[in-house]
Amino acid sequence: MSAYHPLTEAEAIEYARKLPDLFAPGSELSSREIGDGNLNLVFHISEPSSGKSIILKQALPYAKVVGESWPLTLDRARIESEALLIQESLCPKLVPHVHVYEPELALTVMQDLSDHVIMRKGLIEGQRYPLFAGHIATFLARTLFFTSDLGLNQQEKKERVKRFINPELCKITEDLIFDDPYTDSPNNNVPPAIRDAVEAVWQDNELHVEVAILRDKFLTKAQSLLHGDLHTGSIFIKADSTKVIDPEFAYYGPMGFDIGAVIANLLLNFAAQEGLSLDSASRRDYRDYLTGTIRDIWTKFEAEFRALWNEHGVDRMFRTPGFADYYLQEVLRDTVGFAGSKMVRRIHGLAQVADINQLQDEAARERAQRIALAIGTALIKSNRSVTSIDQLIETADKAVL
Ligand code: SR1
Ligand code: MG
Repeated sequence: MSAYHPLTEAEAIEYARKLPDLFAPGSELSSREIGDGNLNLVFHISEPSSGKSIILKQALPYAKVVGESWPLTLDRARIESEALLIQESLCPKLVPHVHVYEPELALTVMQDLSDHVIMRKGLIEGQRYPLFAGHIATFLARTLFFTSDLGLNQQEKKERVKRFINPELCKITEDLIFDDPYTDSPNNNVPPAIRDAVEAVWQDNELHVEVAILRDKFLTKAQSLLHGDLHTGSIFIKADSTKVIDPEFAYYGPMGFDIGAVIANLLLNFAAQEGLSLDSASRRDYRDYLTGTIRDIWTKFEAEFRALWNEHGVDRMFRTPGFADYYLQEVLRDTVGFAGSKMVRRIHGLAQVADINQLQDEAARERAQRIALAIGTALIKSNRSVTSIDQLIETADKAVL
């Protein structure tokens, strides 16, 4: 019989006490459940006498955001811990260190990042992170390159594809991003004030064709080991450090899905400036900071990815002049399309974002939602023709003219 059961705060302490080389024997430990995500329990365990602390993350057998009626595999804890170990080997400073993975309890013991803040919260508070673009570009370039057929032994890559088959978590994405937002699904949470704009999305056949193309890519394009849910709630940050967390949606998919996720969430904050900024000058200024960050992310990603390809490319045919240009243009196009899809799902889908939903002023919230929908749908429609990151930024700026 399985030993799995969701831990209480007291049991989390008992578990932590038994871990070797972490806490002094018999010392007082305190435990707080701090999980505010959609799926898991997260215990913060600390030893006041030494100031040491760790995180215990435990998968629940259902989606916390919905309840026990939505069962979910505990195998996602294995996927998450294995993905973190691969990411750590490629970018040691950019993910939390995993101390232990305990399959019986679907539990991962990892580095406490309480000295960082969740990036979504920092952006809502108007913080700026000048080093972020470089950090996340490195994370994206290294994880996407070295897990793909460009940078990994191609037989080993096939083994990795097998290990990271993640059907239940992918199904969440397939439903919540590439289906529900385009129909009157019971999973949606449609804000009444923008029902007209949402109904227009439901009826837009040209848009649906592009979403079907992106859905097909998500289902079939096993390009790289993705994080799979790289929004600003999956990033811990402080001035000089960025840590990517929570890769439980990891699977082999299209590179642009991860890059697009980061960009989409910066653009959701861009839309939310309708209510977050106090005046039009500071709104414009913060929006320029966000779009400047997006431009830097793509530019730095592309430069680093090309450098890795030149130095570590494993495939002779892929060194044919012109192929890298073609490949990166496709990654950019996927990035733009997936960024748009990830914006639309956060406006009237099941899981939305605090940047917009916490706006107290109803008129500002409605404007932000309409702006985000306008940007998201325009990006989706432009995904197959875009040729530069500046076009994505022009689309965003045009929506707030
Ligand atoms: C039922 S899970 C809802 C959302 O939360 C996660 O962070 C993913 O984005 C997922 O789509
Ligand atoms: Mg998560």
